[in-house]
Amino acid sequence: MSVQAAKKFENFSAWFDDLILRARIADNRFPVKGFIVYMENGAYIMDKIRELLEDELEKTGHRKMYFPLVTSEELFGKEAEHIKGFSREVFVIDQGSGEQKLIIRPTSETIMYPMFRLWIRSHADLPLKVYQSVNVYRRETKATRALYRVREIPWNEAHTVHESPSDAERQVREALEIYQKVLERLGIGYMIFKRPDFDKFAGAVYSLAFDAWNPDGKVNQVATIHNLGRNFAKAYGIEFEKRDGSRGTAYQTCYGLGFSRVLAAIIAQHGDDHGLVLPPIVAPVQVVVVPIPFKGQEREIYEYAGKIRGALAGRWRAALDDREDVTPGEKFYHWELMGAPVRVEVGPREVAEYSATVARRDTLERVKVSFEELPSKVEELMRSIEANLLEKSRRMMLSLISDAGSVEEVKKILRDRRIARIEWCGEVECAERLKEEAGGEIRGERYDIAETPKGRCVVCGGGARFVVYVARAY
Ligand code: PR8
Repeated sequence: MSVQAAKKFENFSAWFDDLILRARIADNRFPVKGFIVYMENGAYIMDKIRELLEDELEKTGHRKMYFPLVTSEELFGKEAEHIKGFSREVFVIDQGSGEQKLIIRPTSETIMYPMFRLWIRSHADLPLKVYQSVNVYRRETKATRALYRVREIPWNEAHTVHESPSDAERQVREALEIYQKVLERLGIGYMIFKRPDFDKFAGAVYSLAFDAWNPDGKVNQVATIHNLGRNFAKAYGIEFEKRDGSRGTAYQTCYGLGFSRVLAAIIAQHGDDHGLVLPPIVAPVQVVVVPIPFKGQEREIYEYAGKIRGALAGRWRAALDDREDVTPGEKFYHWELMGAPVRVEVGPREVAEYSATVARRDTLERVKVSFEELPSKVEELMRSIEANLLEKSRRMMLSLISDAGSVEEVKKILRDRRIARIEWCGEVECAERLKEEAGGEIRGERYDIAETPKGRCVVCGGGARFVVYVARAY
């Protein structure tokens, strides 16, 4: 059985805005541009995403620290490209008469690296792998959008320092694996790109990015990984004594994952006409037990429903919806909206048979099982839901991509809310023309698969050097 998800493809914005408010994810009505309120479900899910990521970071030897929210103008200005990239986007605190202005972090390179300089003396201090989960602040100039493009950005940033370029390369691969693991647990379909040079992170040698698909055909960059080479280490004086006794400048990487964007991807990719469809690992309520009272048997039914909740509560976040003034139908509707992965229905027949009827949120399929089988059935369903979400999402990702042989075709594909694959010469002018005429950005070459160009640049007709993807983006 497939569940209708027509609304989100027809009018994504309306569907999304309505859902995040009704499912108590976020309220976008706070009257300061780009600042939103995360309500209990949004906050809960983002916390779970954070835990999932922090677990992976800890397992691979990253250590959590907390750095200050602000930096000075002097420290901020040390790396030339970085300040060029961010100077127009920072919020500044004016301390008034004579005191220096403070810059609120748009990201923490300029705050962490002066400290790294103090901590790193020799190769024995390397690698250094540090992370923090905090908010950063950017005066985004593009239109802001709840969760997708905010000015107060809840994220995790990791920063590493290494002896050699090959160590830094290895670190990039470790970061890729970490993000892949996390996004896969959440069933998110994405592509990994190497960004074109003109779009890399300010101060990086190169940037990799995870672009998740969205029902409106735009892409949602949920995470990025940057190889910084020695650009920042030179600017901030991060030097160390090498194994041969000489002095060297360190190599660095940094990577970040936006919690609100991952939350947006979960909602947008899995949700349907009934509401949220949450991967079990992040669902605030994983199993909800709904009693279906029958005249004269109310007590037995409620008691049995409570017993079922008890049998599941050791393993799952299980709730019993025993509200007496709400009908079972309204409860079904409510928990479908909230995206609870599994619902257990208990009526007079289930009491008589010592059984339960179990419904899965992703397909809305229902089966009846005995009380004894229930724990193993729920276990199996959770696993199956997780696998199904990922599989479905990956299939959708593939079905959104079309090859284009001309700017006109790119335009048409984007108009149809899809993603175009083209061949490109690598010239910035062609990328700019494409943006002007077709309205999409070159997101880069695939990093997760190898694709070689065979023909001509779709813009200028010159020899193509890259196979790249063009999409509108948040
Ligand atoms: C870095 N430095 O800064 P990045 N709204 C929501 N999410 C956002 C927004 C926004 N306005 N801007 C960025 N993100 C590097 C890596 C330390 C960490 C999220 O990289 O500028 C996006 O998911 O690429 C983005 O991929 C991530 O933060 C990292 O930001």
